[in-house]
Amino acid sequence: MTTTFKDFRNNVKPNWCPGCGDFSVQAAIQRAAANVGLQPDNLAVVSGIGCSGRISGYINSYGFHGIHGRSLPIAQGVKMANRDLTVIASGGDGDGFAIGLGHTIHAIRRNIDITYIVMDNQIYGLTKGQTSPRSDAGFVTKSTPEGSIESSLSIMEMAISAGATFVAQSFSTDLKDLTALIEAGMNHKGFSLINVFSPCVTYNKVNTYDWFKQNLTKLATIDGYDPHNRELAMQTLMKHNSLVTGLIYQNQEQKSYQEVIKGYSESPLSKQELAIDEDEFNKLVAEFM
Ligand SMILES: Cc1ncc(C[n+]2csc(CCOP(=O)(O)OP(=O)(O)O)c2C)c(N)n1
Ligand code: SF4
Ligand SMILES: [Mg+2]
Repeated sequence: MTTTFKDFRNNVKPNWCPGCGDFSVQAAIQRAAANVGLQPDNLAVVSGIGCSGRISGYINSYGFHGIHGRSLPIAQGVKMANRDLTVIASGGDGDGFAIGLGHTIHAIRRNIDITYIVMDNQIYGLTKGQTSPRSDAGFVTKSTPEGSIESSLSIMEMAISAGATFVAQSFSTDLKDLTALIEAGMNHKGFSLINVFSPCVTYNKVNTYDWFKQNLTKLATIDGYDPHNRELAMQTLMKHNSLVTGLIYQNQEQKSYQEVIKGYSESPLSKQELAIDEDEFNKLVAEFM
């Protein structure tokens, strides 16, 4: 049975502020899931904590609203237990690049086959507007009334340096491009990171929709850009201060974690008979007594 984005809708009304960028990210995930031919029970959306973290509750699929900064460990566990599921991890810039940064780096270098979508509003939205590692130096918030004295983390360069095999960036209003990138991420055999500029209209009055429209460059408009050239990807990011959208880098040669791990069964763990008989149980107990 073919699906449309409507099959991935549920009856929960998002409580994001009107105009929040996260609405479009939700719509893009729903469209991408239908476009790659998934059924709702083929998809698991795992999220962290933040306004963005609510997304797992707004999509008709398996959903897991985890804890702050831990969407990736949960998503990786889900994928390892059931390789048949398409797994999306999602959350905010605080979730993935502050408290969860260690998990992000290690999931990248592990190259496990999941798609990680970050709703990057360059602020902590849920907790009412403090700086995140993605806030620019000088950014004024309640927690930095004289302007942030820390610089913003260049997440795309960091991901490529850490060995990422799929790195993309998008803007939440570019629904068509964002949907296509999510589809490409789902089809990529390995870890895909998609950072989405998703404006917080309530607390970030600097990085607004207009600001992004004026400052972003689409990679598709750069003559000769080749997303398979790692060096060119780094140079382009540096030249444009990372304010580019599109597929930045992809390496299709490297095998995913699932392809190289020994003893990883073709049949998902979640579908195996895990019970043991009484003899085996007694043997095990005796071994540890
Ligand atoms: C362990 C832990 N530390 C801190 C918090 C408080 N907290 C909740 S959401 C959040 C940051 C939210 O920012 P982000 O991840 O960027 O998501 P957004 O709300 O901007 O979408 C923080 C610090 C928490 N819930 N748990
Ligand atoms: S506070 Fe910001 S990030 Fe949170 S729902 Fe409102 S606009 Fe979106
Ligand atoms: Mg945020």
